[in-house]
Amino acid sequence: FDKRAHVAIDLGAESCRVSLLQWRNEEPEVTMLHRVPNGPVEDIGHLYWPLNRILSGVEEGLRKAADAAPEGIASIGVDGWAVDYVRLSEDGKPVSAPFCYRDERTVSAKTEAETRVNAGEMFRRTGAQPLRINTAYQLIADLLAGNERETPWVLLPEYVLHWLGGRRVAEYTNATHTGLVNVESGDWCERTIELLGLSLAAVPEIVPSGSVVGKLSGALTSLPAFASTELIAPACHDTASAIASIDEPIEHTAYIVSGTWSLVGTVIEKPVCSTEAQQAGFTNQGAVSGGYCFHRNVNGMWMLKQCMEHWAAEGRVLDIAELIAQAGNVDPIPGLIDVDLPELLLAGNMSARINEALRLAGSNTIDDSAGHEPIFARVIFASLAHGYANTLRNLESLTGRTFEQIMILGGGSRNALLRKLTEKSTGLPVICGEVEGSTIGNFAVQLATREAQPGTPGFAGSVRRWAHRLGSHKEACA
Ligand code: LRH
Repeated sequence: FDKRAHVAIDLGAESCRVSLLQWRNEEPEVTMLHRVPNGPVEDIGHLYWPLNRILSGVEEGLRKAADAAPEGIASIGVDGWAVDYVRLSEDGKPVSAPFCYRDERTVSAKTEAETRVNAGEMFRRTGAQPLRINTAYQLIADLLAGNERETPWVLLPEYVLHWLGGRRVAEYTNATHTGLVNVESGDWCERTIELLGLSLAAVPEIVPSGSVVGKLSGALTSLPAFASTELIAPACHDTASAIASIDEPIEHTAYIVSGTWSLVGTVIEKPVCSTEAQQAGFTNQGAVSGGYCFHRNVNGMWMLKQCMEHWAAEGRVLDIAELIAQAGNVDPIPGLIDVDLPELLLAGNMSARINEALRLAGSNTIDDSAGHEPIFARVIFASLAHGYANTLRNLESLTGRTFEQIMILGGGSRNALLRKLTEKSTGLPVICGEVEGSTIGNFAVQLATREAQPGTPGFAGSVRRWAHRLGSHKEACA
């Protein structure tokens, strides 16, 4: 029995976390050691991620892990939000800071891409909903900006593994969100890449979830705990990682992975690439189980977080838990908004955007002055719950399934108001999954590599058993 610890790094759009798994009487115990605040940064009209800040935060977290684990660290896994990437120069360094997927450069890139391959064809080939945030459109935006077509790129979680000493790879679940993977073969869709005018020479090799991609190298290896640490690509896509933390059969359960986004769907065995699925906004993304995470990107906590940033800039600094509690007492609300409006996915002026959405819905707007913040929060949550209910109805008709319950994972699972409103609008009971689902899924995949070969049928079963053992420490849904 290998008593060494494991580290999971979870890159989130709002914060990046470093967690440690240690053994207590041969039972796994997870502690979050370090949190690095994150968020898109604007520079000369574009949105980027603060990569250097993220990397130094990750390093600090790893140093804390080495201190806390004298027994040694067997492996490190990294997951994070999908679609964003860095291009690498010949010496393996990023050629520039990574763009944030919310940057508006992909609006025209997507229009251009559709003159090369239409969205319906993209969806049928790749199973990926043609969202403008997808890597495919970002790579086209690079082309249109005159950047090197052939420059190798790597998605962000895999870049962190590469920076720590791993090979440049694209982990399967994360690769599927690029919009460039063939849904049947699970490998790059050469035809799509070619038709879009992108370069096959620039893509990383796709590897299955759980692949060892190298050994930790560099300065950190002078710490005794890191003398011989493997680098593992778990499910590098944070959503697939969160779904890997679900330890029960999911046939009659719909999930909502709730963070910046809300991913509303279920796991299916065969992809659904019909026109109806595309029109209803669903995507088929790789799951660790070998099936597909069939879901829709609904807006999420982004709207409230953006409002809070705007209020804070005006000197109205609020506590989120208190704001949610106060939102519970707001009654009635001016109306519901369509959370899918593209403007609500953009950065900045969020309270004004919400008022515009209310106006579009024919409702009164909210006076954006001190004391009215809970009304905004309540409109956001009620509208999200309404959006979830619409998505679930479509999900049932597209999959032919009837859902008996909804499991909310991620930060939103601990938002009692959102759970209550979701129960009310869907008529289904809502249960709590893991609040740090991506981290638990990340560890479950790392532990599965102790007993099964990634990419084999036994691997998924092992991941589920580990998810179960890790989840037995679940806090109550409060
Ligand atoms: C959630 C997430 C989601 C993607 C988006 C880019 O963090 O990975 O699954 O659609 O970010």
